[in-house]
Amino acid sequence: MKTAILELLRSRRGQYVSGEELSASLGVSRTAVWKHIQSLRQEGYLIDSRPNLGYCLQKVPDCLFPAEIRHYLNTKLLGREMEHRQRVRSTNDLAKTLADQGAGEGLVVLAEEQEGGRGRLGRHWVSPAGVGIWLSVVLRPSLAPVQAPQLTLVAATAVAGAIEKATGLPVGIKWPNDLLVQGKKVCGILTEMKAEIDVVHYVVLGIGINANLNRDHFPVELQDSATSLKIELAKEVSRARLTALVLEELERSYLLFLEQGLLPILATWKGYNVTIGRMVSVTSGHQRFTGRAVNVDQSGALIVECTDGCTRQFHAGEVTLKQKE
Ligand code: BTX
Repeated sequence: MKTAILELLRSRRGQYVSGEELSASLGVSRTAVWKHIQSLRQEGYLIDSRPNLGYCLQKVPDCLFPAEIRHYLNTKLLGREMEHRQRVRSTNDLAKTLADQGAGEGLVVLAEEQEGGRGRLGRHWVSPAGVGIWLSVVLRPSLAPVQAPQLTLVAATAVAGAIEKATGLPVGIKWPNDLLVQGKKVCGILTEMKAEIDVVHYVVLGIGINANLNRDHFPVELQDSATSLKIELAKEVSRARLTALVLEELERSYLLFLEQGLLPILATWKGYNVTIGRMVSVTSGHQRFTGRAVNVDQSGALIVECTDGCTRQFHAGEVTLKQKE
């Protein structure tokens, strides 16, 4: 009901809609309308009310409320269901719990703040309140577990496209999961799955985008390696609109991947690539290799011609880009 009231006010934004009209068209009492308006105000919606005129929506909060995202969203699968929380430990953790309880493909978990946001290998992901896009998507693809890491490339390509469309900023992808603007990390992707030897039960794609963070939201040790869209653009972005765009691009790339495999995605990925052609060091397990990244193959693996003369294929690992020669 609250969403219906919001939609009606939104469709007449800037105009007053009487309590009588709201109650008649939605089939609830005027007292109920008033209670929902109060609740919307508590959530940050600026709604003016005038005797004899009614209610007027004047400002919507910058938040990740499903109603705000749906307003822009044009998807069939992703975001059919959304769970929004003010604060969670990690959206990936909540998404996994919900997936274990049977959540369907396309569920999106969103949070304003993560207290225990995670990167790979349990590393901390800085996720302050009200300024980032911290979300996780539950997918249930028919894939062999070895193929699941390819979804990181699918997601990275989609998010890079969404950020470029929304902001015009040039985005680079550092294999496998970092999105960079001006060489600094603006987004990270954490792909986790529940699987048996030959079957994937579900994949949770966790996406963290530094949308409106200021420099001092980052700890000092990250201030030279991390950035946000707001820092790069010198203005804020609409988190709800960008989230909708991310989900749209992700749905498009995901469905293409399921239908045609990684190849068409790789073609786009390579357009964003900042890894191939560079001298890199790759940490994989407890080993570290140095060499020139020469390709990402059809399976999504990074191919490196190492300085010891061997060419190696990495399916996972941490890449550090060396200074350009
Ligand atoms: P990663 O392991 O590649 O990167 C983690 C590293 O990135 C950290 O060790 C730190 O150096 C740096 N870092 C931490 N926070 C930030 C930040 N906000 N911006 C830039 N650099 C940072 C990357 O892992 C994957 C991150 C996924 C985050 C999403 S948010 C929604 C979902 N829930 C969750 O817990 N994780 C994912």
